[in-house]
Amino acid sequence: AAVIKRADYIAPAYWIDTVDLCFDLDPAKTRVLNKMTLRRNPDVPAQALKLDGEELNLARVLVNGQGTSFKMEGKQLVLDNLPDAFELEIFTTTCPAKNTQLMGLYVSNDSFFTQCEAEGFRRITYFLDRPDVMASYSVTLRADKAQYPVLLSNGNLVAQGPLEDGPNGARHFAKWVDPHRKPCYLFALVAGQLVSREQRITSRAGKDHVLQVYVRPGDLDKTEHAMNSLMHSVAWDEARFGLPLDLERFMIVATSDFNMGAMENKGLNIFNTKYVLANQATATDLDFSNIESVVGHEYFHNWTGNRITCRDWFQLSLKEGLTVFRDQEFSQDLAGVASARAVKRIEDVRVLRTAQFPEDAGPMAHPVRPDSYIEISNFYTVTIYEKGAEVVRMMQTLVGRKGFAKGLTLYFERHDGQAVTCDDFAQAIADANPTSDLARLLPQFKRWYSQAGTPRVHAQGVYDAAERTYTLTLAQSCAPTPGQPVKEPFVIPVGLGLLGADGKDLPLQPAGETDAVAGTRTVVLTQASETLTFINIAAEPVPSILRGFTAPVVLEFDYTDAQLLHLLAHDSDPFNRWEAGQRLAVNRAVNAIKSIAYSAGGSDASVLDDAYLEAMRQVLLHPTLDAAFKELVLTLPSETYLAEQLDVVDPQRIHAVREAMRQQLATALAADWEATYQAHHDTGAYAPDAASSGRRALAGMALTHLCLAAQASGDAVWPGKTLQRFKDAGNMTDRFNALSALVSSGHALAAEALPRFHAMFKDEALVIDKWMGLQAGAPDRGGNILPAVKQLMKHPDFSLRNPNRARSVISTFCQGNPAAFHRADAAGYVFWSDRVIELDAINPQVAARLARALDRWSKLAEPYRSAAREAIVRVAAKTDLSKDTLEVVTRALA
Ligand code: B3K
Ligand code: ZN
Repeated sequence: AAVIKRADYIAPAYWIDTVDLCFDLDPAKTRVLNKMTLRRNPDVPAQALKLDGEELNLARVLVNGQGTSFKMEGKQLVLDNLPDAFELEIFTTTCPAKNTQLMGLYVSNDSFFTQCEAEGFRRITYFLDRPDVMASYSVTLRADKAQYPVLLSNGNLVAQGPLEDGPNGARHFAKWVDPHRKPCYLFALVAGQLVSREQRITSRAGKDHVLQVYVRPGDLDKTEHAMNSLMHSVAWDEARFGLPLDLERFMIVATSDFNMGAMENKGLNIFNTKYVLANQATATDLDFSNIESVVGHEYFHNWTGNRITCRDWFQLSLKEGLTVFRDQEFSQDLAGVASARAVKRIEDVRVLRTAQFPEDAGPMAHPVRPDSYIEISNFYTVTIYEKGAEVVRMMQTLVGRKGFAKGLTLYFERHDGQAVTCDDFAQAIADANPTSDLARLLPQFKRWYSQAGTPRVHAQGVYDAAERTYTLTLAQSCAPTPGQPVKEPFVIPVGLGLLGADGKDLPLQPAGETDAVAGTRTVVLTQASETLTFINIAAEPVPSILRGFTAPVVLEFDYTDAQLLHLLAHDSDPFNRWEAGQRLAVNRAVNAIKSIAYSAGGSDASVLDDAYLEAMRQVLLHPTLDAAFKELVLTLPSETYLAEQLDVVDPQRIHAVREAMRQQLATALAADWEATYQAHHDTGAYAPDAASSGRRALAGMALTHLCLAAQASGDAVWPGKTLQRFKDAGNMTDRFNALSALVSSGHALAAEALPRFHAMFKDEALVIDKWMGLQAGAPDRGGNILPAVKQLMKHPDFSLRNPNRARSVISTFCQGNPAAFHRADAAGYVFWSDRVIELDAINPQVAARLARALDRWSKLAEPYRSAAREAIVRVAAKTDLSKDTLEVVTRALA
């Protein structure tokens, strides 16, 4: 397959100024008439016009109304000898009903939807399908009125009415005009039987807008939260960045068949139902919070992505990293108080470290701005999104919050309406802050865009009692990644504090400076190794390094247990307070995993010592810490995160050790879990706010541990109470937490609760996804999960064609349940390769994501390693693989 290279970028040979599309919508044969005006781009040498197309039936091509000769080069339609400016008319047909890839125009539940990013527009009509070609669109939709009463596209509705071309009144049309120029990946249409929740709002600037959330009839009672989230998003972008809604009408439409989370099409966002539909009976607190983030994310794209877009797809993080940063800030601002902001920050870092760090250390590692790809869909990654957001966050750290807002304003002044690069963005932020560290260090800072891999910062501290100084040496390094053997030093902002014996922050006075500043100082590393000396330090302090996780790096410091316990008890920085607890747990887990003594396995082996357990008890019973924060501290590092701390990975051993730790936490703190449950289980009338979600999370965690403890002691009281709670719960969070407590503790009552849950929610697709996911992700006990997964795939509710459903069973098993997946008999891998091959024929994007489950195969211990490789080879050997899956397995084997 062809490799596309960033260095090969050239501007398009033609510009497309206007596009007038007319659709006759029919599931079996949709007719598309595309009238465009084009002009030659004088900046590039004269050449043929090559239009992208895929799975289209071409009926007619007219240039200025005249038939014309054309040829096909592969999938491209090639026209030669064109005038400098002309009208081009192309008539094609497609079959949306057979579109199982869910790219381009497709049918879901008898409605029409589109997905064009990145390269789906070419499946709708022949076009210059690249983001730097921006045009003005008008769109006419024509369809049967009874079947498709709602006809939507981008922009403003300018006309609608009956059509005369069928039986009287049977067909109708709607015409939409988008006032903003846009790249074709932001085009969208929707047609079907939909209903909407509507909200009129007036902006700060006094403009009126209408917001709409469209869903299938029957789902209207699940749209209030999405609408609230949208209203908050509009208000937030205006307040924090001065960016108003630029459309009279802003629409969100939900579909249950969708490859990703959602899509920011101009004025017509299309969403996976998972990120729209919620009420307290069917959605958990996590769902509510995800909806808020994703609604925010797509809305914020209206400026960062749509008003200013990407020049080419290598610049994807220009819009994605920035927009993730914006949605993270939005959620933090909505969460309000500092402790709730910190909880959000910890959650974001946890995602980064459990998903992005492994990506950056594996065969798919790529820079935030990649240099090459085979299939761009494979590069909608945690690196582009989450690491990209960290890069933007570091810029904000370097220029300050106000400076960053100024930088964003300059970015819009310079580039509104353009398709630009990551360089343009960084330059604008730096230019708006000419005296900042970012401006001073910009070329080096931009290594974050060009170098893949997670840097490690190795810190060492020396206290000199005689001199009353504390000297920190910070050395950075970054391991090679595919194609990048040598890395240059990064610019790394490091938030730093020193704790005294009383747990308070010491005043920080670097040698040579006259002032001491209490609290956190941000030092900016630029060299391979640097030394910092602080003076007037009366006694040896405990360093708190990388406060707030100021850079996406691994911090190595040889903390003693006593130091970590001190940080856990006192650090004024909540991130590092949490981090201290994680380090204590990681150290214990890694020691147990490596120890020969433990190799006999057996979950009664003791991994946790009294000091650790006592520290956890202190957190659990702490009088002032937030429940949400306690829940994060008491959550052990995931098996995936533990795997990343090891050179050789034995997933069974990791699982056994972590399960033993869970069991110990449950048993040793049983009385405290009980007290915690009693203190937190009643959260009153349901509201998905941060405070009450935190209480529910902690109560749910307590129940799980109480059930685990009961399993060990044979006690029946808490499992019985849990089943009762499952039955009586007034909201999905409490109900699902109770159900998963029974399932994850392996209690027999789970067998009673699971079918009851299914019966209660059999008509709620998103709840059935949870039901399947819970079973596919349950702790493995003697290899019981794979057979359960195979059974689930035979369930009448299962479908491989619906991405949410396929992911809830297959991805949860292969990517979310390491010990169940990595079986010594290799059956998990065989299952994986069968599913990847099967899915690839249906939906390459979903298949290629699943294909990444074995990214880290080369770190596995035998027999897993060889068996995993064999399974990848088996997939790679299949002929006719999609580019998507081929690229993933080829890189895995490289
Ligand atoms: N921009 C879309 C991603 C679409 C990717 C399709 N392969 C969603 C988002 O990031 O908002
Ligand atoms: Zn996005």
